Amino acid sequence: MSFTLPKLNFSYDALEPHIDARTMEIHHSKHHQGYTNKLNSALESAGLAFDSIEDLLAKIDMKNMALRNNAGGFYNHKLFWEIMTPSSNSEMSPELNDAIEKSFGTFQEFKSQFSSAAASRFGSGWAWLCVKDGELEICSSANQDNPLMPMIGCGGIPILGIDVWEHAYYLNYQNRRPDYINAFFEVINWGVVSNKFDMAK
Ligand code: MN3
Repeated sequence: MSFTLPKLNFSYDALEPHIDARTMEIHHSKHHQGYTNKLNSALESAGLAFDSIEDLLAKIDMKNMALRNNAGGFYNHKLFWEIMTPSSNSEMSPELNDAIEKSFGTFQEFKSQFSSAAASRFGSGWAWLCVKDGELEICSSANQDNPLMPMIGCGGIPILGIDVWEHAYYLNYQNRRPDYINAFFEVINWGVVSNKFDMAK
């Protein structure tokens, strides 16, 4: 099977003023579409087929850079669109709230550690909140790598991720990555993150 670009659950301008419409449109219709197309080409070149992107990532040959970059790009952006929402009444489940307090003490401390992982990732990459052996863990990865890939030093099942490639924020925030990270916290879909936590723990 080949992979197709996932649709957004909201319009390109729905996350304004936190994430601007132009950035969303280019990010989804150009960047994510590009990763999707190149993922399908890389699979075809390698003579490979998978039932799901998760299965592909678990079995990926990390030396196949075309596959690694584009399978990562496909999965990472798919998750990214799912965990954002324009709705201000997205609520975290009591279970996820408890797990965050157990692992980090307070929500503010979690936010601080997650933001720091996102801000300090040098160059392009992602920061993640993962479930590993039932526990929450924050980590970051370079380029389009992600925690489902083997041996990247950042493991577990991702339930929240932030794209810190410049294409994710430069039009609106230029070099102010910390401002973009703060804005991202205004559009997190905690209901979806809570469901992902439920399934992963
Ligand atoms: Mn991106």
